[in-house]
Amino acid sequence: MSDLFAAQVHGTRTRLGRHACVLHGFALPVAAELLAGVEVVSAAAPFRHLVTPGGHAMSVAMTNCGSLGWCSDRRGYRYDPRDPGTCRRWPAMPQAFLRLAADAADAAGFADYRPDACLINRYAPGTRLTLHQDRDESDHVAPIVSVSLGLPATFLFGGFARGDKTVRVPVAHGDVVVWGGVDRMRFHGVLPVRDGMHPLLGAQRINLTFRKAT
Ligand code: MD3
Ligand code: FE
Repeated sequence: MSDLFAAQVHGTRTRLGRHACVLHGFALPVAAELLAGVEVVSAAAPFRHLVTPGGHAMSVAMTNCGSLGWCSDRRGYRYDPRDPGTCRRWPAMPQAFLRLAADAADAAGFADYRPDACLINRYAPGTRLTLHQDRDESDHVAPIVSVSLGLPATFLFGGFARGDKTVRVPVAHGDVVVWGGVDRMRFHGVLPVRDGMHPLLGAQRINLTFRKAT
């Protein structure tokens, strides 16, 4: 992305719903700090391909930070204070993560956002996330903040039933999506990530997903 284009997209937003928007380039000024945070977290809690209740390894590699982390295994989905891979507590959320999440939520109209969980998803080219709802949290209104880093992707933004029409939302390095309130339980997914080379991250996409799990 050229600096001129970066300057143009920073500060603009796309409204997706009454309580959902894309803040284009919002995380660009702190992208290097966030990536340093991902390095610290994944050194203590390595990325893993979790197994679904159906027994398939997920193609997205995951780790977490914060007091709770999202986990999947043969028994189901849940939030766990410990990393099942290491049996240790998840690493603390880096300050840069907490600040960015709160600032983005604030910019989208959600004051005093303090997430207790941050799921970190890593996509290799070809990896996708099928249409789903985030329903393992106790509060189905509090916003979720998603930060895209590395290779670009296309989000699918759907309705409240799996079969509802979806719209495609392109997201680039540094984009932040915030959705809460009436839009919180929409179905969503990520189309297969296209092959490419990102100057900071190489051939991968990283997504930070902040939630209030409890
Ligand atoms: C929700 N991860 O981990 S949220 C997840 O890119 C997850 O890895 C996405 O969904 C990822 O559960 C980031 C993408 C998203 C986009 C639009 C939505 C979620 C949405 C619209 C409404 C509700
Ligand atoms: Fe999701």
